[in-house]
Amino acid sequence: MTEKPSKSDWQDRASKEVKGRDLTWHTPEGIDVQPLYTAKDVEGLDPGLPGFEPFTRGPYASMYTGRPWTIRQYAGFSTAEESNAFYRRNLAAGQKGLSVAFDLATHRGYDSDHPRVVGDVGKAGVAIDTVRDMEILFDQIPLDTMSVSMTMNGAVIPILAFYIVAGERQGVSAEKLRGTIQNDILKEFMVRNTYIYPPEPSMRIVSDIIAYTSANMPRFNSISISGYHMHEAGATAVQELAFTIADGKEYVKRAMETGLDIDVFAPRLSFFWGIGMSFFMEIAKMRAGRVLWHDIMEELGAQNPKSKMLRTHCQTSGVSLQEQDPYNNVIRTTLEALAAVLGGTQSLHTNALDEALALPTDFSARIARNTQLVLQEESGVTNVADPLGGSYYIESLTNELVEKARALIKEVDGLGGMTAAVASGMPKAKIEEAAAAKQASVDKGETVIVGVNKYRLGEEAHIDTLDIDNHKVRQSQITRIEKVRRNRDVEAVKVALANLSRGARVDRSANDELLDKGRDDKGVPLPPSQLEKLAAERETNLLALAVEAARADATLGEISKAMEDAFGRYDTLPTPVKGVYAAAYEGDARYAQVVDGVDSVAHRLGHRPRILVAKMGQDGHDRGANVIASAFADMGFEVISGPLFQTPEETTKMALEHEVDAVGASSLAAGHKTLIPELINHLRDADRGDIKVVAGGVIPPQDYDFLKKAGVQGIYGPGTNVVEAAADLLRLLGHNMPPAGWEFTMEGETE
Ligand code: MLC
Ligand code: 5AD
Repeated sequence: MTEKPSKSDWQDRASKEVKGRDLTWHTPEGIDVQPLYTAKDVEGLDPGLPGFEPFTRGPYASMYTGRPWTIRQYAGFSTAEESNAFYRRNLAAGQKGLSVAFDLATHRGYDSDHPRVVGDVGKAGVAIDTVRDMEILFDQIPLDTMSVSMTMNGAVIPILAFYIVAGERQGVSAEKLRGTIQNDILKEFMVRNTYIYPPEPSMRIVSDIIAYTSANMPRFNSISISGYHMHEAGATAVQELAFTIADGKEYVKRAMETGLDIDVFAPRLSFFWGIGMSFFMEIAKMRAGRVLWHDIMEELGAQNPKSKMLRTHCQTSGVSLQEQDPYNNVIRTTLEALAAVLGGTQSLHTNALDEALALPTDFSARIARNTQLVLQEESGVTNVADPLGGSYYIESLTNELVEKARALIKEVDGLGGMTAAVASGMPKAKIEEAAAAKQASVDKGETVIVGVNKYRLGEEAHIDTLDIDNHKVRQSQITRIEKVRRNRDVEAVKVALANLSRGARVDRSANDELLDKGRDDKGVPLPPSQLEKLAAERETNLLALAVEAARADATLGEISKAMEDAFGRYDTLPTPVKGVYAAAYEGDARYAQVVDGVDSVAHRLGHRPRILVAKMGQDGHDRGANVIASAFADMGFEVISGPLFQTPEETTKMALEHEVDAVGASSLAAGHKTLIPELINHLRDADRGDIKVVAGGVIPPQDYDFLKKAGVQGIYGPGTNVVEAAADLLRLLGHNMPPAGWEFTMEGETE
């Protein structure tokens, strides 16, 4: 009998097969993945059992053998009527839970009739201005049985208040409502950007919601602590894990500081991961997340196992989907969905194949939903709990992610926790660096995207996409707001809003201090009536006050404004990273050509070509804009990054002030047909029609002609090579740029 081969025998044989080539995969997380894992790699690692602490193998013992994950498709567009009809069609076709996407005007606390949101109403989600809209949204959908997720963070107080009151008007009391509110503001400041108020008052809102729901809505998940948006912004698995878990830790600490018992509210905290194409990494990430959360909750003193149990929603990755050869997106989404399932998700959204162009149509939504139905009902993956448990590779990778994420969480702790870390800019900078590195790797063809930087089609197939007439939606919303305003008790609205403003002005920690000391600043003892008032004020809950305002039919804009009067509105300036591109492209011939081109244009103009990277409307997706700003600056352009949420007038003013040569408008939320032509008109009115205007982002090809007629000179959709976009801009600025080399962009081109 021959002796059993050892790992080193395997190594010798494998090495011979590949003629000594190094087979290690160096992941973006900084993990060196080996070409083979054996029992040795999992020595000392015991993942335990599903349903038992630390829940590595899943939160429930039976997992999908008992109940499959919830098929919960995120959707919303246009009016409440249209979205309601869409939801009901989807539920009839096998969807199990609802998930509401609101438009950006709603997210940012503006009513549909506000002048800042003309391009945004009804575009990337449904427009909700009043309880009446919410009632229509859930018409004939029983809120005591249907679990509803609402992705809302900025205007979270009015939206949750509207939901509660819409429930009441349906005859469903708050304690029966089931679902989840995203309510995760920290990641908004980091990556998603639909905040309204500054960080401190925003954190108070989060705590008030946790307090209100844990007292009044026992079946409702008070928060969905989200890594998804970090993932989409380019975070590595370690960054997504660490920053999300650290966000969770911060929320728990804040809630405990307000006096809540951890084991009362923690069982209703939930999570949300983004699932991309790195198949095993994503599975390991979800398992690692459960371990990390378990351990942190134990540290924070949780006793109830449910407090330590991480339950999660997952969404397949939007950025992984491409405009080119879009049917490949069905395959990508299937793989990502399978990873989410093998990682043990509780709820799942699968993206539609037209993601890189527009919101889903009925057709693309059906394929997305059926992807989950096929997994649940045909593939057999639901027959065993955590089928990958014990895999040498998965267990080892899970463990490495736990360790790496722990180290990064420690770094966050060192800065004083996540609120402080966010203020320091550390997480955002790290994520942006990872995003720029990833983009460079795609542009250079090191990371392959089939149909984009390899095997590209000569001619792309046309697919029909959803178009929304925002002017029409806006008009119908305005009509409804006016009707609501005519029929309400004006005095009651006034009183409710004043109470809300007053409640927002209460400074809890100042009250606590006075209550502690029992004396005022001058040391004079406070009378009992004053102490009583302070104690009562301490219990003020913004959601409770907003529910009163919603019952009186105050609008979303009015409720948001009442709090804004106390808190102010928050603004930040983008700060793109530097040098990542230059480093990634060192020695690259095409990159060098572009850098030379920039130099010669600079010579001719007498200044470096100046570009304003502009974000107009309420669209806060800034990964693309930041990548462009950072890459163009590295290539030698002078880049001015405009603030988020500009109006076309404001962008024009900025372009003129900085005397730019070009404006690049980044649009990912479908406002382009309104906002970009407006910008061009303003530039022309100012006699600066010579300033080139180009556009990038999620823009469906059928809109290209419209935009070109309006004066847009270059359009760069998803999958655009950043260096080529720069080359193109040089051409627009009159430089004779040589065409891209064959090997540079079109490797493996099929036609
Ligand atoms: C589950 N249950 C079981 C079971 N599995 N019971 C017995 N055996 C099993 N195997 C029970 C649970 O205890 C629970 O009951 C009920 O079934 C439902 O299970 P769940 O696991 O709670 O699932 P669900 O209700 O779907 O909740 C999942 C969740 C929740 C906890 C992750 O927070 C959620 O739905 N999140 C969705 C978030 C979302 O859609 N976000 C979209 C973001 S889009 P009970 O009684 O205990 O409740 C976005 C994009 C953007 O952000 O940027 O715009
Ligand atoms: N309807 C459906 N999906 C949406 N997404 C965003 N808005 C909507 C909507 N209104 C999805 C996309 C995107 C992610 C943030 O959520 O997949 O990538």
